[in-house]
Amino acid sequence: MDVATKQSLDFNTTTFGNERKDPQDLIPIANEIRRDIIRSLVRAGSGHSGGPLGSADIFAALYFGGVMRYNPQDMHWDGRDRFVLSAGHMAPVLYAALANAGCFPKEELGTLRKYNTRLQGHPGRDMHLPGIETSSGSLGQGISIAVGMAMSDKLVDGSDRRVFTLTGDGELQEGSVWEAAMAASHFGLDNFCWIIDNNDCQIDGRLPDVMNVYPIVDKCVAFGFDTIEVDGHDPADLMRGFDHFLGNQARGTGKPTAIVAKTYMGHGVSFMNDKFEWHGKPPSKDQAAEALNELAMMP
Ligand SMILES: Cc1ncc(C[n+]2csc(CCOP(=O)(O)OP(=O)(O)O)c2C)c(N)n1
Repeated sequence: MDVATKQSLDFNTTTFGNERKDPQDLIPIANEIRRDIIRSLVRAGSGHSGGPLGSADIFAALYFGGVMRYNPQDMHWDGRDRFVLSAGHMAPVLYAALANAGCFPKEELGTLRKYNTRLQGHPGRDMHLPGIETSSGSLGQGISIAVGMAMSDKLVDGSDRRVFTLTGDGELQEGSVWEAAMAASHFGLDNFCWIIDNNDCQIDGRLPDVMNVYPIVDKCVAFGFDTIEVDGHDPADLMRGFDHFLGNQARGTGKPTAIVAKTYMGHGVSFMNDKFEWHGKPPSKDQAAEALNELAMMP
């Protein structure tokens, strides 16, 4: 635990803005998100480490690269873009992103998974945490809700709001994912952006060993998506993907966009990297100290 004394488990008060940045400036933000994931999980004593750490760069681009429109002081602002975490078990990364945006105090991250708090193990709409648009956690349902939101925004309200959703890649084994995808292209939802966290890992193994869902890109194309593959740990490449979507929406292509982000589960913490065993467990105190120490060496 010596290292822990160097790398505090306490949350700091740093927050970040959502203006367009040089993609390199998203790297320290992603790493602060990673540190907060570790801090909240070790306090919780349960929860998911692998997916949240692996997708931190995606969240840094989405919330801090000027991609999504939102106001951290008013997450009910009608003009905001919507984000739905379809992979609800990855809640720690969403909570950390929202706290780093200033949507709620960062020390609240220390209440993850405790009774009677707003930060439950999966996002719950009735917890009224700013930035949580809907409950999720039952795989395949979040994307379906998100498609409904995009339909309502574009076809009923005629608004220019965009709807983003993130699914895991194991989540693609759920049939309802593809019903939602079919609807998104049938209804021409160019305001809909589907991010797939393609870490090739799921709860109990590698994707092809549990149930093969490859080729993912071909499937998305076949379901009518303008599909782009990006390096999910390269902020410039992630921004290329998001800009592609924003361009599609601005031009009104009539096609939804899928961003297949190649990631590694547990990225940023060497002993978790690319190991499916870290899908659903938290670090011990010693492991958290080691992880924070490693993350402190990163930019
Ligand atoms: C409908 C449904 N079935 C099963 C589960 C249990 N479950 C939670 S996460 C998960 C694995 C998901 O894999 P992936 O989407 O690749 O997420 P990652 O392991 O990368 O975090 C499973 C089976 C669930 N939450 N919902």
